[in-house]
Formats: sequence, C-alpha cells, structure tokens
Amino acid sequence: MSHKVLVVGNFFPSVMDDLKGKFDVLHATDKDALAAMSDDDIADIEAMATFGWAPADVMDRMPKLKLVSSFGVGYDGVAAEHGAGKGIICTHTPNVLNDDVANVAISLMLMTTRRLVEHDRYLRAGKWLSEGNAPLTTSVRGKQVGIVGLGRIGEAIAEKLSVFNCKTVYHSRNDKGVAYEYYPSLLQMARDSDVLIVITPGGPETDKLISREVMEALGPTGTLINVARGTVVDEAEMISALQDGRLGNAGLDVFEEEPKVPQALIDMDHVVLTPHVASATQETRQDMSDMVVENIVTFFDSGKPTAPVPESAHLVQA
Ligand code: NAP
Ligand code: 8YV
Repeated sequence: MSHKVLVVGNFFPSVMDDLKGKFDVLHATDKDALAAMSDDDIADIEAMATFGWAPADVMDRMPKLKLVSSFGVGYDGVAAEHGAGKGIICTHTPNVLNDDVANVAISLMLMTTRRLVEHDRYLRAGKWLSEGNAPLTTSVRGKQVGIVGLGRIGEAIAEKLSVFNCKTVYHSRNDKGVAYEYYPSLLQMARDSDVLIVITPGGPETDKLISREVMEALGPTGTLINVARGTVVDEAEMISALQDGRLGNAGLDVFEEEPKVPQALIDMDHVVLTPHVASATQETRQDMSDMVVENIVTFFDSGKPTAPVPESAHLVQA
C-alpha cells in the first residue's frame, strides 16, 4: 500500500504530479480547507508538504504523521521541536535560494541608498522636466556594511558585497572564524556601520532583535535592509525612527503581519518595499519545489530526508 501524503497549499503542478506518481495524495488548498477535513479524513497521513507552516495542533491531528516537508528555508511557522518530541522529522529547502535572496538583499541596498525607486517616480511624475535633476544620493563605496546573521544566505551576501568596495562585517551569536570582522555586539556593529542587512531566522530567539537602540545606533544616515522575517525588526519603532529621522532609510522584503504592510511605510518615500519576493524566481521556486518532493521521497526510501532541520537531525537514521 502506498504512503499517504497530505499537500497543504497550491504547489507547482510538478510537485503534485511527482507526488501522485509515487504516493496516495490528499490535497487541502489552504489551512481552512485542512481545518474543514475531519480527523478520519487525515488519520492515515504519514507525510505533509506545506508552505512554512505546521503548528503543533495540526501535527497532533495526524497520529501517523512522520514527516513535515516544508517549502522555504525559514521554518519559524513549523513546530519542529514539538514534532521532534513526537518522532516527527521536519525538513526545509536550504541553499538553493541563497543566490536569489542575496541578490535581492544587494538590490534593496542599492535601491535604497541610491533612491532608485524614488527617482523612477520622480521621472514618471514629469519632475525631471519641471524641477530638473533629481537630488544626489549616497554611495556604498568605502562604507561599512554589517550583516546580521552570517549563515548560508549571509555568506552569499558577503561574497557579492566584495565587488562593491565596501567593508563587510557581521554579527551572529557565534564567531564563524571567517575573514570578515566579527562583532559580538550587535549594538556596536550598528554604531560602526552605514548599512545593516538582516538575514537571521525568525521566531522567538530573534524577535525584535533590531530594536530601537540598534536602529538609533545605525542612525540618521544609516540604511536598514531586512530580508529575514518581519518579526526580527521592531516595526513600530522602525516606523517612528524613520519618521523622526533617527534612522536614515530602509529596504524591506518582509513585514510583521504579511501581507499587511503599515500605511505609514507605504507613505514614506525613503523606504523601498517588496512583497516577500527574495526567492521568487521561476528557477529557484522550481528548485525549492523539487526539494520538497525529494525530502519526502528520500524519507520513505531510506529514512534519510535530504534536508532535515537541526531540531530533527537526531531523528534521521544513521
Ligand atoms: P542559516 O544558514 O541558519 O543562517 C542564519 C544565521 O543567523 C546563522 O549564521 C546564525 O548564526 C544567525 N543567527 C541565528 N540566531 C541569531 C541571533 N539570535 N542573533 C544573531 N544571529 C543569529 O539560515 P539561512 O539559510 O541563511 O536563512 C536565514 C533566514 O533568512 C531564514 O531563516 C529565513 O527567515 C530568511 N529568508 C528570507 C527569505 C525571503 O524571501 N525574504 C528567503 C529565504 C530566507 P549563530 O547561530 O552563530 O547565531
Ligand atoms: C519563501 C522564505 O518565499 O525560504 C524562506 O524562508 O521566506 C521564502 O523563500 C517562503 O518561505 C514562501 O513560503
């Protein structure tokens, strides 16, 4: 008898095709559709594919669940520790998105410091003709860029920054022993840096890590780039610091209550906003989709899914 797999959300057709070719697949188009399914409907589910979402109560509804294959590298919406306590392995899709996410981080840094989006609006509004040349902006050449979270994506950002003639430094809980200068103190790094690029995981450990103090240390000429999770930055404090000029400007791909974005941010010209698109290319999303399938297939084949999250690593068969 083939294994029963639940797919929650609308994945690429290839995911459905690949899984249907190998398993007995049940599809819930979204969380509400899953909530509407009876416990009997999902009693035999052994693996679940989701978009970064698997709370404890959902895992608890499936007594035979052994695997959660989550789309995305960040899994702050997956109760991985709770799952591990019940022998459920959680997997994610690391590395395949490093390049594209790093590209968006760098793009946001340039769009923000060079005010490129604002200048696009300036031209379209006819101001080049009516008011003359757009205002001068700020170069990153010779400036210090501090990466908050030098992991897989942080490293890719640092590599790409090497061609911009700026100084790259970083903060994380551990010294990575790499060539970039390590700051054990985030506050000190913010004081010394012109740009902060935030790329840590989300979740309680990093909640509001970028606090009012950090933003004030970055200061009136500083640029804050967030491609991590909205929760990592104190959004209310960021808005007020941007409004008062205590923080220079910001480039943001992620927000506290996505897809809701505070009107105050939308109203500000010195802020560049993108709708959580850092990994959103056809190529990378296909690679991430393939990895969601691969994690399920390798789990059922060998008990060793390709990319377990650290909380599940001890459950993977040696
Ligand atoms: P990773 O390899 O696990 O790197 C995360 C880094 O953050 C590590 O170097 C870690 O170092 C550091 N870190 C963790 N907690 C910290 C804390 N409390 N204070 C300071 N540093 C901390 O993860 P990744 O693959 O690079 O992905 C990072 C995150 O990017 C994901 O979890 C996700 O939230 C986000 N992301 C966003 C998008 C998007 O579309 N915008 C796309 C992909 C990923 P230490 O353990 O030494 O602290
Ligand atoms: C995805 C992400 O867009 O990988 C992550 O952590 O934030 C993005 O790549 C997101 O997970 C979509 O569900």
